[in-house]
Amino acid sequence: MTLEERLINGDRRAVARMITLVENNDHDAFEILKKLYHRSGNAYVIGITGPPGAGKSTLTDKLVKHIRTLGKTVGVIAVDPTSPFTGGAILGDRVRMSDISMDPGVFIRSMGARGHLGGISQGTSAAIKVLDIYGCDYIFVETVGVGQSEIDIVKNCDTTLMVMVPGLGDDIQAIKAGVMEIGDVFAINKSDRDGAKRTAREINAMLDFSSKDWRPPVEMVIATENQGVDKLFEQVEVHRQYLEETGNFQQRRFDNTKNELIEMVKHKIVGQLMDESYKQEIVNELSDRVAKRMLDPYTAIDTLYDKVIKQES
Ligand SMILES: Nc1nc2c(ncn2[C@@H]2O[C@H](COP(=O)(O)OP(=O)(O)O)[C@@H](O)[C@H]2O)c(=O)[nH]1
Ligand SMILES: [Mg+2]
Repeated sequence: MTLEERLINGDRRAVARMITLVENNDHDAFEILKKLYHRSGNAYVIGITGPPGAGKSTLTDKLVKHIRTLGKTVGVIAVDPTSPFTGGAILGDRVRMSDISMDPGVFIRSMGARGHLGGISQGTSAAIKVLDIYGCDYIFVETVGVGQSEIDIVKNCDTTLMVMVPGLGDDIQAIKAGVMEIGDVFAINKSDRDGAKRTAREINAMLDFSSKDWRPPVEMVIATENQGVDKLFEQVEVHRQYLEETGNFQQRRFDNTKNELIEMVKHKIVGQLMDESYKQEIVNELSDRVAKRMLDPYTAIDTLYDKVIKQES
């Protein structure tokens, strides 16, 4: 059987293979995705983000177990952009998730920052498509919510779960710009610790200022003790219902797709700038002249565009 057939027949090893291939920008893998794309779109994608150590992996593990009791299948993509190694990236997570990784209804995959010209978010969105085509009902994407590329990853999601911990204090102030807005549901994890209620109050106060249609709920949870996890998942489902009933679901998928297409074009153009040595020479030569003030950067860009990009399109 071909890889394509194996994937749609639910062969787990085909999923693993496909994800490795898309991570490596393999041309044939994208040809398969082109053919099978129409089969995707059925999985509900949940992004889990928040600071390192907040308990995202622990919570994901518990959420996955809960969803399994509902008879649904789950894919998990754990993204660690700080690690150069795929697979080894989140070894700790793997160990912690060992229970669920033995479950045939669960597929877990770690992704590192290795290799992508297109950036980690493109590799991740391709991996989401693979899991979607494979037939997962839910897909979790766990990522450390600190940088822009992680925010981009979250733009692939239907619901974004923001995991906070008690006593963030000033950190909340630092995080809130840009990052708070992407949370659809908030979890105050480690609510067994002091200050959980206060953190919940602070986050609620902040969310009260938002003018968005959807007011994100804030749930206190203790992932390690599986407390509040079912309730948290209910809130994800409430958000899903809200999206579906208001027409925002299609809108969000449209927005996500548009964002993805624009990002892909950007990466394609950057790729075109670098894919052959003569082009790199042009880039180097122009950079040199601009740095030495022999040329202005605006003219350089026009030249670059005409010489390298335009002739290929
Ligand atoms: N006290 C307490 N510790 C927790 C809780 N949830 C997770 N942890 C611990 O916090 C640490 C980091 O958890 P992890 O899931 O790896 O965080 P991640 O980096 O956000 O994925 C681990 O030692 C967990 O056992 C919780 O609800 N309460
Ligand atoms: Mg983790």
